[in-house]
Amino acid sequence: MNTIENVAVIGLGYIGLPTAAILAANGITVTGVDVNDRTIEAVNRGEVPFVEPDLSSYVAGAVSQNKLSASKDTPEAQAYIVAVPTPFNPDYTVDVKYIKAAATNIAPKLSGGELVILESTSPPGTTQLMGDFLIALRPDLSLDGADGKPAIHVAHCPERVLPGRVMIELVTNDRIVGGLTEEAAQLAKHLYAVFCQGEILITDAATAEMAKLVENSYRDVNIAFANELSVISDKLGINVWELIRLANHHPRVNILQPGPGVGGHCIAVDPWFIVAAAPEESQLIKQARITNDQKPDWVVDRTMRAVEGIDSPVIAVLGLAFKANIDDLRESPAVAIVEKLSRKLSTADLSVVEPHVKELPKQLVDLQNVSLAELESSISSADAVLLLVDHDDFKEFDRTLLEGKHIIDTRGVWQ
Ligand code: SAJ
Repeated sequence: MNTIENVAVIGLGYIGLPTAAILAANGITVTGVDVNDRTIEAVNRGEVPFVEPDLSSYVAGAVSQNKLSASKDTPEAQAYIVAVPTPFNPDYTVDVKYIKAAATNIAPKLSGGELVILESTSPPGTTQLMGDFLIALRPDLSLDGADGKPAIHVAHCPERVLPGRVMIELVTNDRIVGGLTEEAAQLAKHLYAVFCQGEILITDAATAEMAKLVENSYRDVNIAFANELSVISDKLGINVWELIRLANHHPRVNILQPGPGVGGHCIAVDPWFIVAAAPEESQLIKQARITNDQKPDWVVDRTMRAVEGIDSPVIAVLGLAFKANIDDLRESPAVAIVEKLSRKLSTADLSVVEPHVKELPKQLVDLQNVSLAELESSISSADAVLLLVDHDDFKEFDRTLLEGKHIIDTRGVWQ
């Protein structure tokens, strides 16, 4: 049974805010803590500073019921959930500065008995590091009650929700909880059971940390395999989409889909934490990252070959987001491809269609030969059409517009 009635969630981003809102909707009193004034003001007005289906109604409801509020200061609470960014350093080791900043603010509020959960995706050992850091700041406390000092309970509970389906997957996904002690894991399990209807599986903190990295690496390796097949197939004159569809009829084969590269802030990042932790032993994981990171360059070359011989070619570029039907352009291979094409083909006109944004991102906004356009006008005037994102909008239009154009379909939408 959960005995925790109030929680502080540190970091009101893509994971922290949904977690805060769903806890609040299930009767817990939640304070969300963030460094960004605009985020705090938005949440206290019951608003959400980014797009995620259904999140707005959760936040608005929880704020109006006085179950959720936001603040710059870390309050006293029975449990703390740390959901801050964990970027990597140039050598791919984790940069723990945001975790340390959160712990520095939590430490003075502790009196013993509290639960501190790290949710941020982290390499094995990071939860232990956070625990040791807290104890260094509060030597009157312990992680396990040793020497008669009151214990704080430290656990890792990685999020595994898919952007665009966060409010559903928070409830339905199974969860892994890794404790620095068994008691910490049990306390965290009971807290997550307040809203999670999936199975909650208990392990140690390092295994929980690694499980999250492995899930995203598994996907990265499988996508790299598909991307490699797409390059091989192009060379051999084989339709890769048909090839994969046929191979996947085998009962034990399930190849993912090739694309222009892997984007987002998870799959393209997390495998590097494994590589940094065991560089000699993670050759396959590393090569998958390299293969996926090289795919945008291959798409650029392929597009340049398609328009070779055309003076001042007009290229319709469909999609900038990192995947279908979202407005998120961060770490998007499509943005990188447009930027590279613009520089390499200075005489070309790149007419970009992205129905989910109103303006070009900062990497593209100053490029003279790149502009935003509507789908049909962009295709009509183009010599070549480069499809980078499988948005639904690109599946439903008059296909006769494509006749006579050079087509580079990186997602297999028009096969
Ligand atoms: N992609 C392909 N081919 C595919 C599938 C994906 O090229 O067959 C590309 C996408 O276009 C995109 C990238 O991979 O650029 C990542 O997209 P995604 O939908 O696979 O994953 P994310 O980054 O949105 O979310 C992932 C999820 N992890 C897994 O599915 C194992 C999610 O459950 C995690 O919570 C999330 O990472 C995270 O926060 O770590």
